[in-house]
Amino acid sequence: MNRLRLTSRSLSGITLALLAACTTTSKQPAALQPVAQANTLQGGFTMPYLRHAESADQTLADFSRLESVLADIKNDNDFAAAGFLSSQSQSAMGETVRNEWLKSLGKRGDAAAFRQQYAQLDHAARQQEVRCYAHIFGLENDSAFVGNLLETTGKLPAGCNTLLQAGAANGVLDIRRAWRRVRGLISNGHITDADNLAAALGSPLNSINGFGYQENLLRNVITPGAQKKPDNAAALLQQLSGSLNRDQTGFAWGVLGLAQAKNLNMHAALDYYRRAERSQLNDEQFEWYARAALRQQRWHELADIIRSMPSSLQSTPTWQYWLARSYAAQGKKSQAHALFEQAAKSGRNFYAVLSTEELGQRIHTRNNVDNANPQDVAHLSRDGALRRALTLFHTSRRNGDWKMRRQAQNEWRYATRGMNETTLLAAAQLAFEHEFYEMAVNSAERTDHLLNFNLRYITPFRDLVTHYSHEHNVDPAWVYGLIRQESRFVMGAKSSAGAQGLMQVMPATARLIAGKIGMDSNELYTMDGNIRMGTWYMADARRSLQNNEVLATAGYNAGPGRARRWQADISLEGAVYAETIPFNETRDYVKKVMTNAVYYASLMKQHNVSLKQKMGTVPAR
Ligand code: BLG
Repeated sequence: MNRLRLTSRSLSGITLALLAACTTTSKQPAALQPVAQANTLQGGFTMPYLRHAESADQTLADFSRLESVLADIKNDNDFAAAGFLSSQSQSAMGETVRNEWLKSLGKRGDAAAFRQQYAQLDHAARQQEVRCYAHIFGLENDSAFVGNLLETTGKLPAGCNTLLQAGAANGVLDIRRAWRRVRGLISNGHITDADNLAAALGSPLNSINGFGYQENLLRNVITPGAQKKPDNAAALLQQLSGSLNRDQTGFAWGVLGLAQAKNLNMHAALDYYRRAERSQLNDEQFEWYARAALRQQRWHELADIIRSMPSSLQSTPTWQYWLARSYAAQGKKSQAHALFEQAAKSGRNFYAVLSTEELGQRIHTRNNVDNANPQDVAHLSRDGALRRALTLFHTSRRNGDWKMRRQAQNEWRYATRGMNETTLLAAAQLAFEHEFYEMAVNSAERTDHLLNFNLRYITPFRDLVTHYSHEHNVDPAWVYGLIRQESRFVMGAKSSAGAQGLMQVMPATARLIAGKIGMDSNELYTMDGNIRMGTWYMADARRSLQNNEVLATAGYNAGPGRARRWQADISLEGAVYAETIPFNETRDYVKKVMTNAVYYASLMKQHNVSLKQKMGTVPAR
């Protein structure tokens, strides 16, 4: 697939010199570099190598150059990239620069330079578009990777479009799946990309016959505009059916089924989905097909839908759990049991916890390791990569610099990549001691076998949280569960929507709260005021939503009006309500907040709390 439109030019003298300049410092991939001897400390802790530590000034100077270097690379400036990498290559910053440089080289078809740089980028750090260019240049040949691209029905980066179009033109793509991507793109409104792929397949959308012509007929049925009136689109689809093949109509019914399901018109959704071609459904369509059956408690049909999902979806804890539940509802106990066992083993997520409970057990929060030994933590704190992250973290906090804070997080992720579980927990402890809370949680929750629940579910700002939880009569475990999900304990965090602080209160909501309880709305920006507002709003949302914590959690995130609209005209099991929330953010959020709350309740020694009880029943609207 490298014999494509991309011409690979021979290396210029300049490029060769640049390559020589930036390979000297980065012969090693981004593994721990042997700077010190292997070092076994007390408690069996082994931290074999500490990475070289640059000065804090160097870290900060490199960070301050980063943005302009990335802009230069966008303008195909190889000197800027090579210059940066000569001083800063073994870091998240270095990986970002190398990824951007590779995209620039890929776009220009510079195969030789690409190959050199690609070899120096850790596997785990290679971005999707970079991997696409690697396929174009014949450096990779991963059919699963290409298959996944083809399954995507949304936009892809330019290099990946080039790869797919080249594959289509060379006749190496699975034609049926390629046309499915064409219509997926149309259904998402990406007409130009759809047309380019159709053209590469030999039949552009403006063809006067053939596949391109047929796909174009579907436009009035499946574009985002058409989906807004699914009943009209369905009538049109009926009319067109005679001129379209089974894949095309089958896909379109899936699109319209999804549109109905997301409006919670589950009856119509099932009607449309039943006419769909299951092999044509994408993951989102499949999940909403299942949700339509779930919300109507059609257990038999639900089992049938889940069993026909692609295995990657079927093996997620969500669908293992619901398949198990549908088996249980049909009296198939042993099949249900086996699936609950699988889902229970998947970690500490919502469905793992619910599955554990179905097996008659409860989650626990007993640590199975001691806290990391202080000498080990001190030893680890000399590691260059962790120090780089901490330098950026402390400076960002002093200066209120959020871009730098994000880079500090990236550097922490880089520094802890590939660490064994003991070292990860020591890193989590180190982050916690520095009040780098989000990364303490991030590191602690990446272990599977060694469990330290106090680091997974940290409880900073305890006095304030306890005080305002009592004042507003909300469960502190619920409050902590919510803060952990909202901000990961980052004071002053701001979301892209503008939500602010530990409890992510929106400025408009803060004004409303301030008016009601006699606060100044600017108190939103103080820690005390933020927690006071957030806990009051939790209580108020619960009061206005039939005293129900699940509804209140959804309402906190999406607005109480929406939480109410998502109720059914019959009562629903809490987990069914949560699973059928139409907003991706809120659906995920409710499950995580409620799961967190159960862990916090356990840590706070509250008795008899199961997630199933916490989820309870959501009453009829
Ligand atoms: C919530 C508000 C609701 C508001 C909804 O937005 O904020 N909650 C709070 O301020 C506590 O009051 O409802 S409304 O008044 O009926 O409109 C809807 O506007 C906040 C949400 C928004 C969300 N976080 C708390 O959960 C957020 O920031 N989302 C963006 C996430 S990201 O940055 O794009 O990833």
